[in-house]
Amino acid sequence: MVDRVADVWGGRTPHARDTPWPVRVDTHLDTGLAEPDVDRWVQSACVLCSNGCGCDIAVKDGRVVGVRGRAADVVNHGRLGPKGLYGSWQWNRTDRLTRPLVRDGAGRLVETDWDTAMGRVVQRSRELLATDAGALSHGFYTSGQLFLEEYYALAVIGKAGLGTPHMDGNTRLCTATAAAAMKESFGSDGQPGSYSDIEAADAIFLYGHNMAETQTVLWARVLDRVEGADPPRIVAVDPRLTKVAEAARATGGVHLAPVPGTNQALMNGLVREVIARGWIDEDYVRDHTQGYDELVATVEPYTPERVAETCRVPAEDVRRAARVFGTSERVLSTVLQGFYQSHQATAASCQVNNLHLLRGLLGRPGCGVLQMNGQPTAQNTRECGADGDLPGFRNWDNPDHVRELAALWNVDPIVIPHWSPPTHAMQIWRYCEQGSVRFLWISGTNPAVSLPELSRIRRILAQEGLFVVVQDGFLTETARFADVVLPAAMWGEKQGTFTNVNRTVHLSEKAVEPPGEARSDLDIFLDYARRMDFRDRDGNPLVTWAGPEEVFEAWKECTRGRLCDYTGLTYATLRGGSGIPWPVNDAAPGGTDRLYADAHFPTHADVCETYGHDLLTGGAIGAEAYRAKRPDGRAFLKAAEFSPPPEAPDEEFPFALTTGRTAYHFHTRTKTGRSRQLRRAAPDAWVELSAADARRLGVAEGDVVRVESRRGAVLAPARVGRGRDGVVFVPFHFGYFDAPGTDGSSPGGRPRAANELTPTEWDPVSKQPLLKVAAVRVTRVADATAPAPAPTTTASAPADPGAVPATTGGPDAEVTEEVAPVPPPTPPPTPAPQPGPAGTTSTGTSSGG
Ligand SMILES: Nc1nc2c(c(=O)[nH]1)N[C@H]1C(S)=C(S)[C@@H](COP(=O)(O)OP(=O)(O)OC[C@H]3O[C@@H](n4cnc5c(=O)[nH]c(N)nc54)[C@H](O)[C@@H]3O)O[C@H]1N2
Ligand SMILES: Nc1nc2c(c(=O)[nH]1)N[C@H]1C(S)=C(S)[C@@H](COP(=O)(O)OP(=O)(O)OC[C@H]3O[C@@H](n4cnc5c(=O)[nH]c(N)nc54)[C@H](O)[C@@H]3O)O[C@H]1N2
Ligand code: SF4
Ligand SMILES: [Mo]
Repeated sequence: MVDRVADVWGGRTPHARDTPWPVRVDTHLDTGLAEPDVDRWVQSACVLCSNGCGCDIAVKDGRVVGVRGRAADVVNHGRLGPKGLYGSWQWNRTDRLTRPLVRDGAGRLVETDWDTAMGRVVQRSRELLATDAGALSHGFYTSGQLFLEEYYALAVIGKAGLGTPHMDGNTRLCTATAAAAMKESFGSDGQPGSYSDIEAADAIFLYGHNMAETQTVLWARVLDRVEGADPPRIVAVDPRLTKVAEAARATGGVHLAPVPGTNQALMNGLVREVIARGWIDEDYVRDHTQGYDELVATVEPYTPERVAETCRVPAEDVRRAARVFGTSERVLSTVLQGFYQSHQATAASCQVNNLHLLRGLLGRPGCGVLQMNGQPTAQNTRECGADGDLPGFRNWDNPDHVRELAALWNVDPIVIPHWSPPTHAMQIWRYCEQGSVRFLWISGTNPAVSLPELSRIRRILAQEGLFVVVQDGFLTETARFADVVLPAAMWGEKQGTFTNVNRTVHLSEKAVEPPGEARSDLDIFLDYARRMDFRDRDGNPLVTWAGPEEVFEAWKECTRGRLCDYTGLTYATLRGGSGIPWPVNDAAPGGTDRLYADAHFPTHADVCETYGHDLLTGGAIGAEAYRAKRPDGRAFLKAAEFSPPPEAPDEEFPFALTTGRTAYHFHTRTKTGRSRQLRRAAPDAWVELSAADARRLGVAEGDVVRVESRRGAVLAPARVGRGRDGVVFVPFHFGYFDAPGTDGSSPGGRPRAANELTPTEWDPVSKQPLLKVAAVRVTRVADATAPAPAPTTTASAPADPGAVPATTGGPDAEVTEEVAPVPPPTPPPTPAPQPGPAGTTSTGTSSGG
């Protein structure tokens, strides 16, 4: 029995390089229950992060009472993390929305029936379609947390039914840069690497990725290598002293702590050093890439000394990190929000791809890039086109791709919006602000806490002329602004599939009935389509699907021949064993562990998902110019100079603000805030200051400070922490509601949402907002009454370890960890490189063509 609040990663199962990661099955059941009490175990995977750990849901008397990791799953080999164990199910029996809500005559939200609620949605929709604006009056802002089938249905409704380009997900805030970086470098979205690379790597680089807290099970996998024979060296690029950074120090790697907003300078320095030392694979660069000369010229000025000055890191550490990259036989890199939510997000993330391309470190065991996802189903938002992209990684700018979809859906190609790029979320919100989008349907996201510059978002949501539909399981901060609230069934209450960050597809079965009249997102979208009576070009109903499996079968056809090929999967093959990574097709019936073993990339102009952009300005490259370059299977080495962040610290706002996560909460806490164990572990917001900054400001542990930016303020107790000087960190989990679900503001009405502070700015290529870079000032406003409510087990640990009682879970946090003697699951094979003429499909699984 282990308290997995106190011990986030659980017991070690160390093993040597190139040996399988052992199985350890983690189980947590409600207090007082044991395995024999469980009526049924229902197969699923966890939806509290992109890791997608395979799990079984414990059901007793028609209610969820716990979870257990699936030993057979390639993703987690039985393990679960704290969010999965305590946070994935306790919300299921709390203050859920059980009936639709609409505004009454006095403007109050009141319960109603589905007919009335959907009637209002459809009436407003029809009214606006009849205006000159037509479908351009409609915007959809969805999620990275619904199921594949739900996104595909939504995408078809938006693109072929309504014909609006204004559809995006909160994935814009999350993994838009992952997609953009892979598109720019490799021609298409699609994760090159695999989790199994951890077993083989000699060095693991984590760029702006606090894996220890945000994919805790993946980090346990890394720790099991670190504590085994032939451990990999870790390199952490993060301004804070995270557990990842501690591991970097402990393994003889490097912790680079750049000032927020300087990633691109650092990356140019690393690229330069790797080239200057001659650590490159010249054959690979010549045969499989384009853009080398421009890259060399661009990075030339970024000497370690210049990087040291810009990023405020020691020049010697830049050299050491480059040496680890350049001289390790096998390197795995992961990239996440410290890079993605910054002003040169795509540029910096492409430099990670460049390092791998320069050394030819792709497509072989231990040599992966993981451009990470965050949300559990963000991959599907992107694949299905619910983020505005065309489904199946198709290129909106390629008329043939549009025609393929039109044929599939039996509509006129003109109906499918493709006259300009899909509207990104930040622009959709701008259109709402300006009044051209007047119907906004929000599903599975809580923008009143998660978008930047919240005072502006509240103003937009409250606008008279904007009709807001919110589809959620709870009455969130956002739902309070809605004209219509639709109660959604959530995980465990509906069936569907989703795909994790290393392309592994899981089926999640329905374990229990949703509460009251709540319905699945799929049912709601299909109901809307029926009521709107969308038709195909022959006058038949556009969507006829009755349930998720029918949608999945239709989706398979949409992916045929594309990189994300699902054609070899069925619900039946996803039952019983492990999740399966795509592509799954005739050439790879058991799935594909990693891509690009043949170094043939989906960059051919007929195949690629984008013609690309200038990384510095975001300027789009046209079809003609792209074809003229004849990439034809070669990857792009894309370059960009460093440019300073739009808002850097100055005299008035002297600190760099950055924001992020703790291990114990998921986003705006609608789920984890309803878990006893997780709420106790991190009950309220805090502000992290470095010890030296705290001293200068006269701030002691727990003193209340005000953090102010040009846009707003946050008041919270200070954690005198271990971050670098000049940087303030605020977790973004805490919105206005104290106890989620209660009516009222945060304690004492004080503002505590990090996004009160953040700016309305975005990366020019991925359009991902800058949630990690702003300038703030800090003032002490009151004496401490207690230590800051920040966990001690993770990056938010106090500088003085004795100053604060340790975070523990207590008796109801007990978890069974069983190290199983069963053989660990084996990943599917990586297709062997096959000789093929340049520009043609050589394996059928890596070209996407
Ligand atoms: N516990 C938990 N896990 C989660 C989630 C959650 O809410 N809670 N959410 C999931 C989702 S959707 C996502 S997107 C992922 C996010 O996962 P991560 O990206 O790992 O999480 P963050 O805390 O947002 O940011 C990571 C790190 O970036 C660092 N950073 C900040 N600014 C900079 C910078 O300028 N440069 C560099 N190099 N680093 C910087 C921060 O110090 C932080 O440690 O987590 C997923 N997993
Ligand atoms: N300052 C700052 N801001 C950030 C970030 C940061 O690092 N710093 N990170 C950004 C990132 S990466 C992300 S991903 C976003 C996350 O931001 P949000 O998406 O706003 O956060 P969540 O709390 O996950 O909101 C998801 C909502 O969906 C609901 N939900 C869950 N399952 C279902 C379902 O099956 N159907 C329906 N209809 N609803 C469901 C939940 O109850 C919840 O209200 O925040 C972003 N904002
Ligand atoms: S690592 Fe992610 S997917 Fe796995 S149990 Fe934790 S929250 Fe769930
Ligand atoms: Mo995310």
